[in-house]
Formats: sequence, C-alpha cells, structure tokens
Amino acid sequence: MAEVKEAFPEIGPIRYEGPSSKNMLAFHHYNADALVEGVTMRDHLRFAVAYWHTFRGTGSDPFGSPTMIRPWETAGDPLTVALNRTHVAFEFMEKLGVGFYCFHDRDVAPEGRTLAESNSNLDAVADLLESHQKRSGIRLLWGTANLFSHPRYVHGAATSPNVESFAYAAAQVRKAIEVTHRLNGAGYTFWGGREGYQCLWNTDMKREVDHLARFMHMAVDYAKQIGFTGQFYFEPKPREPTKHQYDFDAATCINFLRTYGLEKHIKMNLETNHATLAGHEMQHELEYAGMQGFLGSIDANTGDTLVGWDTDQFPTSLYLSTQIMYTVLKYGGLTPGGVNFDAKVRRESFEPIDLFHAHIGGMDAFARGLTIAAAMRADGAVQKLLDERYASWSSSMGKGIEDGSESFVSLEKQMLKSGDATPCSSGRQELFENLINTYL
Ligand code: XUL
Ligand code: CO
Repeated sequence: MAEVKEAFPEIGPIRYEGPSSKNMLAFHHYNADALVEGVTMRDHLRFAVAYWHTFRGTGSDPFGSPTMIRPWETAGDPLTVALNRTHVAFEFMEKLGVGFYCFHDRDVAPEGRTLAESNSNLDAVADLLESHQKRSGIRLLWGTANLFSHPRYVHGAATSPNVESFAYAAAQVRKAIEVTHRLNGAGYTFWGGREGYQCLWNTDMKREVDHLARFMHMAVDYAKQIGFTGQFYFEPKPREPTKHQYDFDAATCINFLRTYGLEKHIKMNLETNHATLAGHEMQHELEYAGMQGFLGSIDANTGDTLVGWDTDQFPTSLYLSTQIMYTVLKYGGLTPGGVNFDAKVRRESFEPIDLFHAHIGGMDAFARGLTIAAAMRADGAVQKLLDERYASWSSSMGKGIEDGSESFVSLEKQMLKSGDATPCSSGRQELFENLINTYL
C-alpha cells in the first residue's frame, strides 16, 4: 500500500481549553473526562462522526457541482481510494477525539459490478477499519446499508413492488449486519431510504408495509443466528426522498413496531431535522420515544426554519441541545446509543478545516446542553413547577383514576355532589420559559 500522508498536517489533537479560550480549534465546553451526574461527558454523549457526510459529502446540490476540497480523494481505482479515505477518517476522528463513527456499507466501500464484488470490497475495507479501531480505540456506534442510491431501489427496497429488489436488499443488509458484528458495532440502524410512496394510486400500501416488517424480522433473525447483540434502531423521517415515508415519526414507527411484534428488538434513532420536517420539535420526538421505552440514539443536526427540506446542518443552538439533553437525562441516557453528527458542512464551507470547526461546534453545543440540563435537574426548580401544575392528581380522586379504582359512574357522583370542577390554575408558560433562560 502507498505511504499514508497526513491529511490534516496543520491540525493537532483538539483539546479542552475552557470557556475563556480564544482558540477556535479547541473545545470550550466539551471536557471528555469531566463528570456530570457522576458520568463522564464522554460516556454521556458518545459522539459519533457520520461517514457519509464527513467523508463522502461533495457539496454538490441540484444546482451545482461538487465544491469540497478533499486532496485525499484522488483519482484511481475506487477500492484504493476507499482504503486511503479510511486512513484519513481515522486521522480526523482521532484528532477530534470522538469515540465512535457510523457508516452505510457503500460509504466506506465502493459498490462493485456484482454483489459478490461489493461484498469483497466491503470485507477489504472492514479489515482496515478493524485494524484502525484496534489501534485507536474508536468504535462503530452503528452500521447501516445504503438501500436508496442504486436504481434497483428506485421504488424502495423492502417495500419495492419488485421482489428481487427486496431480495437484493436482504442480501445487502445481511452482509452489513455481518460486518457491523465483526467490527463490534454497538448497533444497527434502519432508515427508510425510499420506503414510502410518491402516488397512492400505484401503491399497495398494506402489502408494502407488511413487507417492511418481514424484512426487519429477517434482520432480527439473522442477528440472532450470528450472535449479534447490538441494538437495532429505526430512524423516522416523514418525507424526502419520497412524498410519504412509512417511518413518518416516532409515534408512527413505534406503532409499526408493536403492530408487527418487533418492539422488543428495535428502538428509535431520532434526528432533529427529521422531527421538524414531521412538524415536531426534537424534544417532542425524544419525549414520545422516551415515555414509551423506545429512546435509543440521536442523529444530531438541525434544519433551517426558512427552508423546508433536510438541510442537515451542524447543531449549534444551546436551547436545542439543552432540550435534547434534558430529555435524554430524564430517560436515563443513550447508551448503547450516542450522539451521531448526521450533519454536513455547508456547500460554501469547502475547506478541510471546516470539518473540524463544524464538529467542534456541535460537540461544544451538546456539552453545554448537558451541563445546563444537569443544572436544571440538580436544583429541581423546573420539575417543581411541573409537579405543582399536576398537584391535583395527588388527591384521592387523582390517585383513584390513575390506579384504576375510579369509574365514569363514581366520578359522576363526585361531580354531581360538587356541582362543578374546581377552577384551573394558570399554565405559566412564560414563567417556565423565563426559568429555563436563567440556566442558559
Ligand atoms: C437520511 C438520514 C440517513 C440515516 C442513515 O436523512 O438521516 O443518513 O441516518 O441511513
Ligand atoms: Co440520520
């Protein structure tokens, strides 16, 4: 193999220098070893780099060609380029100080002319990934398969009207799970890709959704067969690329999992920009999944309020990261999941150094969100206000309803006796919002 040159020679390891540092190639808030609620920031956040955006993003958009300056992306046979890119990826991740990464099979290794050739490409890159993992201690947070780029998936993969698209996808996912297992991946993610429809007239929705469930059952069975015990995730997204994706939002996905008997095997991987496309805040999606016991992992990014598609920007809002981390702490953390930056630098941010700025900013924003959320939990003022709002439910009537001992008839009796409900108290939304701001 050709000698491996450093791709970022001017950048050393990114270190924590504290909030007053003026060095923008340092962490101001992410101090990996610092303890928050007795756990290191590193273990709370379990940051991951998304291979597809960070190492395969070109900056092209529907109006223009690639803009990214990536000197290591030289011309050559695709497998050699992929292997060289693997070295660069690990140099980047080590300098950044992240513990995890995530990939699609086709991000790390090129598609071959046949399935067998694609598999052998993937094996060759997996050898190198494995040796870099061993050397660096960086781990695979989750693997996945790209079931949306190739024309064989034009109508979807598991939900395609073409049975052999399903069969090919099954073969591809089998291999991706095998490689994820081999790389000791902590999880495996299903994102719908083109599992959805553009036009209901030409779509047998029931059949397609049944097929998606069959597909996931096959994945779960295969994992069991080979002894892969990593966590499976289902990642909701309401639209894009199809008009309507079957994995619309957390509630839809959880309903799907329960309907088809998959609820014991699969949790949610929630992504901020997908939540907002579904008309929800990320906090809503986290809360919904958390309260149902399905909170698994996070794809961290943000959309743009003025743009109606999946812009996948790096998250820098402290308000957003506070909302996220408050809810994550409430439901006991993310492990074995983590915070995966499913985010891409802007087309206009085309220099390699922008990759560092983007991830440093995201990691700092989440570290701040974590410490703010922990402070809110430590003094309990927000929880106290919330408890006060529901205080009436601590009455014997409230307890009776919650434990199932009251009925329509018993409640009617009590309301007939009192004549009317006691007046409601103020919701105090502004007070809540002002209180949150005192921690920021
Ligand atoms: C697409 C998206 C995917 C999944 C993995 O919007 O988020 O990259 O995270 O397939
Ligand atoms: Co994602």
